[in-house]
Amino acid sequence: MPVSWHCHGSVRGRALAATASEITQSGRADGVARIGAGLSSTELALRAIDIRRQVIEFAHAHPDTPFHLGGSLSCAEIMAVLLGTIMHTGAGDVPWEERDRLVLSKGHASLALWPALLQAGLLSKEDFDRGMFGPEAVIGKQPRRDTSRGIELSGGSLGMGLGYAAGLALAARRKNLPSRIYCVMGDGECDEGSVWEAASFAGHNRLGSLMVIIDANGLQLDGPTSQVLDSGPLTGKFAAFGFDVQQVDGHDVAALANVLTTRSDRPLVVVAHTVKGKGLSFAENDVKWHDRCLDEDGYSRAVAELEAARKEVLDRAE
Ligand SMILES: Cc1ncc(C[n+]2csc(CCOP(=O)(O)OP(=O)(O)O)c2C)c(N)n1
Ligand SMILES: [Mg+2]
Repeated sequence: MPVSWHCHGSVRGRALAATASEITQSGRADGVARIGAGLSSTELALRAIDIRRQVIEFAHAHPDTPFHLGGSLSCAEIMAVLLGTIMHTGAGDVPWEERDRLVLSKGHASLALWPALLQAGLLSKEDFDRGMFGPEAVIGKQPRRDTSRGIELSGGSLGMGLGYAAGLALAARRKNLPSRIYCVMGDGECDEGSVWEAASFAGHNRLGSLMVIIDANGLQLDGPTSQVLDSGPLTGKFAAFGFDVQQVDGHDVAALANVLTTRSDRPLVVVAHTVKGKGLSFAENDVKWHDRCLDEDGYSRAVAELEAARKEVLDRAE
C-alpha cells in the first residue's frame, strides 16, 4: 500500500531540493529570531509538528502493524533542527562528500527520520510512494543504509551507531573533510556496553566533529530507564570519557539549535530532555506506546491534537 504523506509549504521533495539560502528566502517574515541556516524557530517548530503528523500517517496507513511511536514522537524537534538548520546535508549546499552525516543509532525511530529527510530534500514523495515494505521500499520500520538518500546506517540493533559515527568522524579528519557527524541515540540505548567503548574511543581521539544527541525521554521498551538499568547520570559519564556535555529541553528548537552550533576540539554530547510520545496526550510518558498499533480513534485524536499544536505555534508567532 502506498504510504500517505503529509506535508506543508516548507517540505520539499528530492527533485525540488532547496539550498539553505533558498529556504531562508522562502521563509516567512514572522519576526521570530532566525537560527543557523535561516529557518526561524517558528518554522522549525512547525517542521517538528509535520514530522509528528507524518509519524501517525505511517501508522494509520498500516493499522495492523505496530510502530515505534513513542520514541519517534519524542525526537521530532531533534530531527527537525538537525536536518532543517544545523546540517549541511549535501542537498545542493555543499559537495556531497563534504556533507554532514546523521547516524540514527536508535533506528527504531525511523518514522521520524523519513519526514525529516523529505523536508531536507534527501527523500522524495516518490520514495514515500514506494511504500514501507517489500523490495521496492526505501523507507521502512528500521533504516536500511542508502547514503545517496542520507540514510547513513542500517539500524535496529541498539548500541551500534556511536562506534560507526566515531569511525566516520575519524575518517573525515584523515581525509581532511569539514563534515560533522551527528549521532542520535536513546537513553535506554546507553545501557549497551558498546556505547561506552565507542565513547572511550571518541574521547581519546578528541573527535571534535562528533556530536551525540541523546533523546533522554526517561523510558525504554518496557519501563523507566532508571529502573530497567540506570545508566545515569549520563552527563558525568560522557564527561569522564572526554566529551563536552550540554543539557537542553529537547522540545525547544531554539535551545537545540543553539547548543548544536557550539564547537570545540572534543566530542560533544547533548542530553536532550524529552517526553516519550510527545504531542499525543494519550501517549505521553506511557511506555505502552513504545511499539504499538494506532486505531482509528487514536488517529483522529492525534490529528486534532497536532492541528491544535500547529495553531498554537502560529498564534505565538503573530
Ligand atoms: C541490541 C538490541 N537490544 C534490544 C532491542 C529491542 N529494543 C528496541 S527499542 C528498545 C528500547 C530502547 O530504548 P531507548 O533507547 O530509550 O529508545 P526510545 O525511548 O527513544 O524509544 C529495545 C530494548 C534492540 N533493538 N537492540
Ligand atoms: Mg528512551
